[in-house]
Amino acid sequence: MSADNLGKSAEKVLVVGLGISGRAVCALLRARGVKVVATDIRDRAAFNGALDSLEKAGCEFRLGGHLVEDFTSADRIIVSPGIPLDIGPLEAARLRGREIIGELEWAWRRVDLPVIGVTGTNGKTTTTALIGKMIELAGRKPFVGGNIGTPLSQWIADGGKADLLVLEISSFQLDTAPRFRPDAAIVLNITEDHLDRYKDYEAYIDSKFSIFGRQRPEDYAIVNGDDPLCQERISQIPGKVLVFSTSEPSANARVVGDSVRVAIPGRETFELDLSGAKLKGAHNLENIMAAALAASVMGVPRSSIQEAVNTFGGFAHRVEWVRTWRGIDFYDDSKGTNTGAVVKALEGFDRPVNLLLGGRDKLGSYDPIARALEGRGGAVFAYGEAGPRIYEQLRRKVRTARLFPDLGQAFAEAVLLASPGEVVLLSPACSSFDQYESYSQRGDHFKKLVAELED
Ligand code: UMA
Repeated sequence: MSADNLGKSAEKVLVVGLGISGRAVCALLRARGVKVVATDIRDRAAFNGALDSLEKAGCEFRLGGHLVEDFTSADRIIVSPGIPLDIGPLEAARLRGREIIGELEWAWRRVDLPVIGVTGTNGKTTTTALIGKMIELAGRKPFVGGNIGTPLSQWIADGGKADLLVLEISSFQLDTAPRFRPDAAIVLNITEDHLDRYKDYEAYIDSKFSIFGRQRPEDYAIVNGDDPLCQERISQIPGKVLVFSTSEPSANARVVGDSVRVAIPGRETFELDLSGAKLKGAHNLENIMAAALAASVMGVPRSSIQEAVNTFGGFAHRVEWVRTWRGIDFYDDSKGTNTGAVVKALEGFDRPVNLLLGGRDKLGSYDPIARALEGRGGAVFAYGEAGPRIYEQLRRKVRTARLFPDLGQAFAEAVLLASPGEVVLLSPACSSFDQYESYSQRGDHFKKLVAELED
């Protein structure tokens, strides 16, 4: 929770990036009469009219590139999460001592509500939504958004009302959030991702852990006790640490048979029955435990937590079953955009998996995928920009590896090679931007290919 002036009307604010976050910030600033200049490397035509209402509201634009003087003359710079922080104009502004913060930090400074922040490489979206559901079932009104769905600034601009914020937070957002302090924060897990943006893996891990960095002793820090990277850093956390684990007997949330036992100091211990849980798989067990701890410290009763576990079924494009065709099961995990997500998806299957891998390369190692495929059988069908690197890395480590220019051709071959009882899984380990606009567009394409298979 915090308080900050929105920006005095005399202040000159520069908004960098006019995606959904930047546009939301502009709308809110203009609604409060603050002078705004907004810049984007894209030309006006690329926005298809999305800037018209902001222009009417008095927002000034610099499109088709960034001008250094806009950055050095601004009193405050608000950056969108996708803007690399080492671009020249930002370096110049930094040298002049200009304040550079992200959309999340800026929006958070304008709300005075308890916050649950959820980060981690995988499972953020599911966990954030599950916590939201638990809170709703307890008769309270959460705002659920951030890196998913609605940016926080958009919710504020729309006059949203809530008792509590449940925010999915990306590492990019944390990098520009110097004061952001959630009352309860979760790091679900850490595996390699976004190495195209970070100097090295260590820098990415530091970014994720910075969610705990500004917490005070009364705040809760919820961490995965089974994740070695989380374990290593527990001693550095300033808040009250709550650990979840599938095996560690002293963990605050742990698996006992077909239930989860939740034991938080100062609160009544309880058990959650998982036999009717809609979310399946080992990774979802972690998501459920983390969500139960967060909801519980926010005062949500056991009955609402249990009801959410029994009714919340997850999202499209996250190991989503699509169809069984001639005995082959097709799953869409287009949201699996890093190797950690693919490994978790593979761990959910106990039979051979024909894996479609590819897209825009994040430059990490694909070796963990080979290890997860070992013993499970199946094959790799690599495609897209990252295809050749994936193929090179995996061809000697998996039984079968093939290379194709695009998803369509990789899919056709996977269908030919798959036998009844096996799985064809799109879990690409890469972002979609080489050939699609988003992971959902890629997942929809996969589903269309599956639907077109003739009976
Ligand atoms: N741009 C510039 N200059 C640059 C680079 C980009 O002007 O040097 C412009 C682009 O032309 C574009 C705009 O910046 O118009 C895009 O900004 P953005 O990438 O921050 O996109 P938004 O639409 O604002 O979406 C962002 C998040 N995107 C990223 O973090 C890359 C969305 O997360 C998030 O939902 C949204 O804010 C609301 O908070 C997406 C994502 O992929 C889902 N997140 C990553 C992940 O989950 O792994 C971190």
